[in-house]
Parts: sequence; C-alpha cells; structure tokens
Amino acid sequence: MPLARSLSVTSLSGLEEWDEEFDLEDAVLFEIAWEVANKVGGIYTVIQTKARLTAEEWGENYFLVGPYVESNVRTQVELIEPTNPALKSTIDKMNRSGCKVYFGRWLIEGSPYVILIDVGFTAWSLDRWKSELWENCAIGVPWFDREANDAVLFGFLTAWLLGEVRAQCEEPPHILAHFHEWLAGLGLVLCRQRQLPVATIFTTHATLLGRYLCAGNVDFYNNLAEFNVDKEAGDRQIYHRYCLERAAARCAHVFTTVSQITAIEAEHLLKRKPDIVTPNGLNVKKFSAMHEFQNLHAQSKNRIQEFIRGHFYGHLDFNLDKCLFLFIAGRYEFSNKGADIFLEALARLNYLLRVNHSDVTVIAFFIMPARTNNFNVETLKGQAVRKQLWDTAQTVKERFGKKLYESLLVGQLPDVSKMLDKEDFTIMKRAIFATQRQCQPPICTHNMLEDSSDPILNCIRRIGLFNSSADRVKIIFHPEFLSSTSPLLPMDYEEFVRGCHLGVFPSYYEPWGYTPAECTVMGIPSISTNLSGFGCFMEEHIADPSAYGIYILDRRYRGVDESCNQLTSFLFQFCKQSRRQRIIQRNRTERLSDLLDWRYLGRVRLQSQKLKAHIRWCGSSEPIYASGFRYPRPASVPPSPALSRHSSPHHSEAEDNDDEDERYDEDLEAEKDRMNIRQPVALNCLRTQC
Ligand code: G6P
Ligand code: 1S3
Repeated sequence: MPLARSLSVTSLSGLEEWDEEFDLEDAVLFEIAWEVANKVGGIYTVIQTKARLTAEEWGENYFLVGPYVESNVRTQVELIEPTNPALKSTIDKMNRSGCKVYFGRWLIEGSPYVILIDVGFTAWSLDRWKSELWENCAIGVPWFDREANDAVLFGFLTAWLLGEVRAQCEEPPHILAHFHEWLAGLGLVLCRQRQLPVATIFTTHATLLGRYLCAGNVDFYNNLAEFNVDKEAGDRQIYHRYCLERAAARCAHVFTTVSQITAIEAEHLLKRKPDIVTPNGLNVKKFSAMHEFQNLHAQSKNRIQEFIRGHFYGHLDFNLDKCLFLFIAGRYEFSNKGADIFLEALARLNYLLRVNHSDVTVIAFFIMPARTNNFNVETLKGQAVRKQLWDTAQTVKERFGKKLYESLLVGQLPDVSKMLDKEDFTIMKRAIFATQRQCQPPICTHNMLEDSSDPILNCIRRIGLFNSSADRVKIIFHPEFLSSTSPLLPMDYEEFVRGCHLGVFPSYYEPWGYTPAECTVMGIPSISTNLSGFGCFMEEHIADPSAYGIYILDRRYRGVDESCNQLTSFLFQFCKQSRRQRIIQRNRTERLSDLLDWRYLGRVRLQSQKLKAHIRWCGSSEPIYASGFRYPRPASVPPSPALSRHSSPHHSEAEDNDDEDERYDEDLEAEKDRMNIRQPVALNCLRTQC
C-alpha cells in the first residue's frame, strides 16, 4: 500500500521533545522549494517577495533550500562560506560524501541565505534511493520521468541535510522545515519516516490532479467529491507524482494552501483538509506622491505605443490616443488560464464596438510562452520601418531647423512654402513608400514551432480576428516572457503591466493568481474569476470590487457562454469609460495594495494543535488584528442602485469633474482612518482554521 495511505498523519512522532511554549527566537527555519533562485512559475514569486520580511524576522536563522542551476547562480547568487558552524560542517560532510552543496546569499531584497543542491551531481544515487523509496513508501518512480527523478534526488538530499544539521549541533535547535509543492515534498516524507525531530509544514500551490483534470475538459468543481483519484492519476500517467504529493500532504505536521478554493480541492483530491489557508502577498512599493504611479503608467504606455506604431506600420488607421491595451499573461495553459473565453469575448467585443461605431481600438496582448524559433521577420521589420521613419523625420527636422535659423539670422521671417525643398520631399516620399505592406499586421510576434496546432492561433483562425482595418479589436500574441533586452518590445513585465489599461485573467483553474494581484499593487484594474484564489479573496474583503477596478467574473455558477457574455460586458463597459474615469479608477485600484502586502498578510500565525506550538508564517512578533475587516465601497459611490451611476466608473460622458475626484480622495482617506487600516492589519479570517 502506498505510503500516502499507510502513514498516520495524526502522529506527532519526532516532536515529543518540543515544549508547548518553545521560544521561536531559538528556532531555525528552512524553507525548501524547487523554485528557490530558480524561476519556473508562481512559487518563485511567493518565495522571492516574502524573503525580505522572513529574513528580517528570522535573521541568521533563516535558510532557503533549492536546486543548484548554474545559469541562475551566476546571475542571482553570491556564493560565500557558510556562516553557521553546524551548517558549515554539514555542507563539508555532504560534499566529502559525493554531493555538491553550495551556500550563498540570494541577491534579492532581504538577501536571504540559500543552500543550493546540485541534484545532477548525485544522480549516481538515484537507483538506490528509488529502491529505498519503493521499499519504505511503496512509491515507484519510472525512469523516464525526469522531473520526478529530480524530485527524488532533491528529497533525499534535503532530508539528509536536515538530519545532518541536527547531528552537527551539540544542542540541537528546534528546526522548522517548510516544503513547497510536490517537487520538494519527498524531503518532508523522509523526515517523518526517519522520525527526525523536525516540525514540518507542507504548502500546496495547486494540486497535480486538479491542474490535469481542469485542463482536460472536465466539469471539475461539480464533481470534486466524485473523482476516483487513483484511477484519474493513473489514466494521466502521473500516479507516482500524485503519490509523492499526497504523501507530503498527509505526513506534514501542518498542511497549508493558498486559497479557500484550493483548500476544498485538496481535501477531495489529496484527502486532507488544510490546517490553514495562507494567501499569497507581494512586496508593495509605496510612492511618496500619489500621482507617481499614474506618471509611470503614462511613460510605459508611450513605450507600448511606440511598439504599436511599428507593429501596425502601413495600417495605422486608428487613433493611438483612443487605444486601450488589454493583456493576459502566465503559464500557457489555454483553458485553465481562460485564454479560450478571453478570445471568444474579444470577438464579441469587436462586434459591439463596430455596431456602436466606437472610436476606441482595443489591442489585446497574449503573453504566454510557447515553443518558438525566434521572432518573425515581419514583426522585426515593423520596428525597423518605424525606426527609419523616425530617422527620416529627424533628418528633415534638422534641415528645416537650419533654414529657419539662417532666415532668422538675417532678420527675416521665413517663407514657409520654401522651407522644404525637393530633396526633403524625396526623402519623405521614399520613407512613406517603405511603409507599404501587402499583408495584415501579424498576430504572432514569433515563428511558432507548432503553428498549426497551437490553441491560441487556432482559436483566432476560427473567430477571424486577423488585425484587419475594420476590426476594432486587434490581437498580438507574444509567445515568450517579456524582457528589457528584447529587440522588439524592450520592456520588463512590470513596466509593461504599468503601461496597460486592464489585465484580463478569466481563469478556470487558478489556486491563487499572482497576475491580477500584481496589477492591483501597480494600480492597474483587472478581471479575475470566482474560481481563482485571488478573486474569492477580493470578493470577501471588498464591498464593491468593481468600483475599485477589480472585476470578478462568475465562472462558478454560470455556463461558459454566460461567463463569456459577462466578460464581454465588462470589457465593453470598460471601453466606454472616459480617460478621467480610468484615472479615478486606477487611483482606487492602487489604494487596495495594502490588502496584498506581505507585511500584513504575513502576520498570520500558523496555529496548529498538532504542532503544539505557534509557528509564524513570517510576520513579526505581535500581529494586530482588525476583526471582520472589509474594504467599504468608495464613499463617493451613492448607495442606492438608482443613483449608482458612479458605483463603477462606467458612465459614458466625460465627467471631468474635479470636485468629485477630490471628494472621492478625501472620502477614501476618511474610510481608511475609520477602519483603522493605516496600521498593519492581519485579517481575522486568515487566522481561521479551515
Ligand atoms: C496618467 C497620467 C496622465 C495621462 C493618463 C492617461 O494618469 O498621469 O497624464 O493622461 O495616465 O490615462 P489613460 O487611461 O488614457 O492611459
Ligand atoms: C501556482 O502557479 P501556477 O501559475 O501554476 O502557484 C502560484 C503561487 O502560489 C499561484 O498563484 C497560482 O495560481 C498557481 O498556478
């Protein structure tokens, strides 16, 4: 019988020697994840953004443990000698025994210590460890699953490390080991199986089976209790991974996840109810002046507009000043991340904008990495043509300026009709001819390796949105994460988000969802869903989310078509806003950032009877709780639906009403005082055990 079934999770084995009230000052925290200094997905963001606070709180007693990946280490980690003598002897001993373990500081905010393990270097132990895993836990890992093999190596090496650290201490400290996700989970299972006196926490950021089932056209949420989990995992050839995940969840002293919705999923699929839900936070940067983030929006938007000028050269028949930039970004899971219904809603929006003769143009960016072999020629040419037009304009400007200057020098006003000569016109005509184009502006910026079977491209082919002049909605698919060194769109992700108007994340499967959270702290409105951890969290803590630019799509109680109509309606209403309304809405959105700050979310104690102690997630000593906290609807929004024209800023006429804006600012500040949220708060509900 697999260990996932046979181990009793209620046992406190190994922790008998822990006092009820042990002092956290003397404890040592190890946080173990495959994404330590190694960006794969959302867990990297969790660890990286939380590091500063955790390092401040735990000081010299905080260590992150991850895999050694040379390219990452070269750019992100400063390798140093271990500071702690027990750790130094542990690492030396492991390295003498045929491992490669490195110690350093991760060069991010907080500069936490990292212990990085080269799993490949110990691959010679894989067969032995796999046999041990089979004998002790009845989990068999097939040879061809590279990721699972890495998980085995990483698991055995982390358990070895933790055991050795204890052995090297004369007075062993209380060790807390926090493992993230199935890839790191085996270390936890081995700690329990070897009865190491280490308090273990396991956090799942998504369940393996949930991710697979949702991606496979299954009515997931209505059948959660019905799935035959072993069979479903077996059918998808992930049974061994599933066993590792389930064993970690069941063996942990404390089991946590990132949202209520994933807690329910875990209860059904991993057969253990999480002890506590710990929502994900961010490191919120506050500007001294309120308008600063608005200025950043304007600057970044200008840069996106430059890119658009190149991309649509020869077809710039729309007003860039009336152009709205929408985007979806993340792991390329077509239906899980809601790219399917976003495309469908864009087609419907296109129709609505056309029949209503709207002068707004929507440009929707899809930033989802797929397999490519570099940028395509047409896209690169667009930027070259734009650059050439710019150079031409500069040349003519200089020639013009020189003539103007000479005329002024002799005390004459210039004859404007003679300011441009034949040569100037020739240069300009040549430049204009170069902008002629036989084809439509490309949808995709790269050469796709699987062009004919790509789900986004196929959907675009079906709905017929080909960036034609008549379309009010244009699409740009950038199948690679953004980078400031790109020759095409040289912006990093944060700059890009700031320059957009709306993030659209209509996910079907999203345990938390950092993308809309990142939009919020940058003051950019977003659409998420009531099937995402973020959406549910915001719904719970904000009285009128859409008034704050947090649109939450109902994907729980509506069919796909209905959700799609709702999404279309959100988008259409958004397009009807005036610039003034968008500015006011961005101010409101940005004011929510406190809610997502680790400083406040982190002040959550993991209270578990099973652990017989209070383990802090990361915050400081005494959290301050604001009971039943809920962001009120903005005071400038009238309470009655009859008067609710302003409740979401969807009224169409330009309401450049300075009075309302000022009143709104004052009201919101007053609300903050009234709710006492200037002080760090931890939300009561976060402390509730599930
Ligand atoms: C910010 C800037 C304004 C600019 C506005 C554009 O608020 O401070 O100067 O006019 O953004 O907003 P929009 O929603 O049209 O991009
Ligand atoms: C997961 O990453 P993902 O995008 O595969 O973990 C993230 C961090 O907890 C979470 O935000 C996301 O919803 C999960 O899906």
